[in-house]
Amino acid sequence: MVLSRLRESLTSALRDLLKAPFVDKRVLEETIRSIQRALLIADVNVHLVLSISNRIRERALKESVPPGFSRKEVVLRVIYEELVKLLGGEEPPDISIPTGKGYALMLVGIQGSGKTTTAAKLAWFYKRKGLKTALVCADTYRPGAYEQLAQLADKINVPIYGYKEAGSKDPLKISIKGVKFFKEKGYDLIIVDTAGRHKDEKSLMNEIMEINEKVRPDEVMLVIDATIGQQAKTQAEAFHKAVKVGSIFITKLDGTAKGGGALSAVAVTGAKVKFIGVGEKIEDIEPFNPPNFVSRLLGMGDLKSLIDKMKEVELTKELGEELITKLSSGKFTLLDLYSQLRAIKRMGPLARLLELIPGFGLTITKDMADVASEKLDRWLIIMQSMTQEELERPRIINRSRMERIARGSGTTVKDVKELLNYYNMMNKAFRRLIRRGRRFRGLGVPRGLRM
Ligand SMILES: Nc1nc2c(ncn2[C@@H]2O[C@H](COP(=O)(O)OP(=O)(O)OP(=O)(O)O)[C@@H](O)[C@H]2O)c(=O)[nH]1
Ligand SMILES: [Mg+2]
Repeated sequence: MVLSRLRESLTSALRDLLKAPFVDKRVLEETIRSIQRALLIADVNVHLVLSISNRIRERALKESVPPGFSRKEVVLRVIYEELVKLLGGEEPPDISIPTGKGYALMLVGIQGSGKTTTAAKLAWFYKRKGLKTALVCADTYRPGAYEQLAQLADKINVPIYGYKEAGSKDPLKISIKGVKFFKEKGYDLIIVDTAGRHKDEKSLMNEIMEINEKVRPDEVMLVIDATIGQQAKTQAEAFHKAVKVGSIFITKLDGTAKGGGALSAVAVTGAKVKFIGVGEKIEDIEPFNPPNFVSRLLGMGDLKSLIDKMKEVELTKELGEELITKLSSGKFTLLDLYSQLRAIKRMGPLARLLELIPGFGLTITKDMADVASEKLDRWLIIMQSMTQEELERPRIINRSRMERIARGSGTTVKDVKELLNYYNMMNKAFRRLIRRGRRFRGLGVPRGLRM
């Protein structure tokens, strides 16, 4: 496994946290110290380590514990979220490539960073996704560069264009002609492998800038060797100054303990890490997805589902509170019932929703809140047959209106009555609650209810 050392120390830090009977300041500090140690060993920059420690410290004991969860789980969530942030954020990068456009992807990077290997990996990866991919070898400095790429290309059965095809040793000419050649042939993705070896860094940058200007690739991908750890930042910035780096490929994450340093260092430059290289073979390529990566690092595959559940409960609670605020204005119409029923359909029983709000669950009995799902569907259809006025002022719904609504919704007057009874019952319960609002003062009931 990639970054096994970091993984071991992080999972052991979490194991200790989970073993503690409860989380207090002392336990939290111990956990933070273990995480710091783990990150520093992985060559994460010391400033980054300090700021992630501070954020964990600030959030872990302060953030509210959603109903049904424990403080420990909140701490886990905070650690997970902060690590995800450190390694690039919640949003996984978009690795899709449009087809039929001759998308030109230029790889840049210093000598030996893994460009040529990466070119073949990418060609293989996208070919497997059904794209027509091709390779251009713009490296005429390194002896055998063409042969190296040609050999890899042959393995995956992807065409290559280089000095032989171009009849020239000029990298710029080869790039221009190669991209044009494959574009005309209808290739979807054309990967340009550039040189890393040069007499000095300046001439390397100049060449990249020139190719970039004349070829105008759709994307420049910077290839960085993970073994340089946090030095990756300086490198990323230097390349970014020369050409606009659109994405990053971090190689050799399999063979280094410093990968955490490389990943976190480039995350701060703003360019997204799209892939990681996890071995020398062509198939050793993985799209980079910070949330999944961190879940694996923490050795907890189910962590993400725990956090999703927590988020859902929070959202439900918010919705419930919104409802109460609305009720406190004294009006609960059929329209409100409609949106409530839709929310229930999405999120489960109203009883659960209301339980989450202190003092509220008591008001409504379980029977009132548990509405069978078919009934819910029928009621939603019935309400769709009502006029706006009827929804806002249910009182006006008399017998003849009921008949019309039943006809319009393909139901019976009995069904319509049942819905109206339910509405009346809920309305009464809510009114009772509002009258009692005073009693809930200080229990976290929204301000509107505290009379
Ligand atoms: N373990 C491991 N080795 C890799 C990975 N990617 C590349 N390598 C190795 O790194 C070495 C250099 O790779 P190249 O692809 O030749 O690097 P390059 O950037 O094209 O080098 P130049 O063309 O000389 O600038 C080779 O031995 C590769 O096998 C990886 O993800 N993991
Ligand atoms: Mg190369």
